[in-house]
Amino acid sequence: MTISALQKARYSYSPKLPLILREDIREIKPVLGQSTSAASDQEALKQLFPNTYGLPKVTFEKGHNTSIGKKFNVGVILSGGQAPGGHNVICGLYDALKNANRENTLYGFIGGPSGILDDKYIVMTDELINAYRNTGGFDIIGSGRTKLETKEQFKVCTEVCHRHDINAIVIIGGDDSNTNAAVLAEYFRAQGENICVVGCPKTIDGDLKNESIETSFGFDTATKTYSELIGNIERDANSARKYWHFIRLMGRSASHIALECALQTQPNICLIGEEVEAKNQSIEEITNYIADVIAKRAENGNNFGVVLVPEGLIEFVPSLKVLISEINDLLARTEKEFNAIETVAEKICFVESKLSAGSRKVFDSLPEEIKGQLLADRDPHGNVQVSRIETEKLLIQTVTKRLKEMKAAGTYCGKFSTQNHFFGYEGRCAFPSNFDSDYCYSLGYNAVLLLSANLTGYLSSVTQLSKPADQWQAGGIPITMMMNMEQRHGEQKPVIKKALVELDGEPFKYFQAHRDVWAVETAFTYPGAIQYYGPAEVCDQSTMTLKLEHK
Ligand code: FBP
Repeated sequence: MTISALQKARYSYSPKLPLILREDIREIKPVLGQSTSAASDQEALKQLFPNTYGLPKVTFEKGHNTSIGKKFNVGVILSGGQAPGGHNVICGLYDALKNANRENTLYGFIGGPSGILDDKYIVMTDELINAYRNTGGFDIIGSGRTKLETKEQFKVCTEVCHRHDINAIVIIGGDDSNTNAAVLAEYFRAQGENICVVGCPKTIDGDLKNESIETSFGFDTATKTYSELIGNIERDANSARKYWHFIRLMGRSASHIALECALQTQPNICLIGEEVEAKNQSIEEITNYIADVIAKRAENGNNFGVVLVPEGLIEFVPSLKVLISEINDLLARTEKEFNAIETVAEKICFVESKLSAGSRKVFDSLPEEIKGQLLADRDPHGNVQVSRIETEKLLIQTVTKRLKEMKAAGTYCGKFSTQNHFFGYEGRCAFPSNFDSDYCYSLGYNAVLLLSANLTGYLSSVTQLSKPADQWQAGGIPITMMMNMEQRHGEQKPVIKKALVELDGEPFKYFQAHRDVWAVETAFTYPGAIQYYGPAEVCDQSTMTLKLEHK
């Protein structure tokens, strides 16, 4: 196989670990802290997790580890969307297992959670691991969006674990996958099975975070990749001075990605879904805001600019949120009938005829293209796939219309020519930044210390991440501590609370304090490509979000 020079160089990069994890693994012992409780719904969660609720937080210190030398067979699963650094979690797991005992085995289940259900796996070897060190992607074993959530599935997991004598499963996933990891851990305990489940916090969306988990992995690299591209577009815009670029950015729900990219590139406009919801803004109001900025810049002769649009925006606009939820319910109820309809135009008519009066009005106001996109396949949770809805194009249309009205009313609006972009998949498999390489390797390494101490239902945690790696703190957080009860598909379910952008949080406040200047002036910043080699201030910087949240 031919490999690039960078890939070759990255194979020999040694990820930086927190100091404690640099010790001989047999001389690192877990320390159990105080028992924990969930932030809310404690009683309900206690009932649902009688064996794993209230577990203590775990840290590590130097000292003889009595359990690490035993033989462990561990299964690892990559779950959900790709995020840079996933391979390094697996490398960290593998190295820690082998450092503890050369006889230990790491099974990689193929294609996501369905791999364990179908008992499809590979056994990791030095050769395989060495070919994936510090590389992007999840292709070492693949990922998938099957959910591990039913008792029947858990029974199959148990059988597969027995078949291979597996005593621990590591699930690398986002909030839903780790919620299910906690449920599986509880199931194993309730059944008297001695199989540990440990999770690792993954998602480029950055919405799996709380007091104990400072960031999910992949957010750093993905936002740096998008920011490089945005910076390049900004420079192009500032050179040609003839286009307004509307750039939609991934992040299914929360706007963390858009906010971080805005902090890194200082565009003229960045919309934040959570703010739109809090202010109950309509598409019309968002359109007016954008059009006003365009007109102000035109007054100064600047007929160009950059607008960042989070892909989750559409579900934060209250009227669209109601519409989408009506469509989701309708499609779930009429699945067969709907799927039998052949053309998009007919599907649109079918849906239109069944919406409430209010939602029908909103639906009718949308361009045909967007209507069709709103009816595309649902994700495994029955939700609309926002990555397939071209909100940036919708806004270009509404803004064009608004500018015409403003011109007709005598406002000078200059010339409005546009380009549209969507950045999502470009960032999910990038070579992990040094931050993500180090963080992910540490998460994997750390997970072995948790599972070898039979600590189940934990999320591998590394904190103090805004400091240099040697000051990072390694440990484990009981997953139930991060849970609350939420209404899902008409039922109260225990779930890890999704972290949305906090409007009183430091990253948003910083953005808010600067955005009016960025809107009118051309204050673009150009972060450039991720650097892997060179001085720490160029190569080892974490995100602005992390720095502002932990300053
Ligand atoms: P995860 O939550 O599984 O990490 O995935 C996040 C994400 O990348 C979103 O940003 C995006 O909307 C979605 O996945 C796209 O999903 P798919 O890969 O199935 O198209």
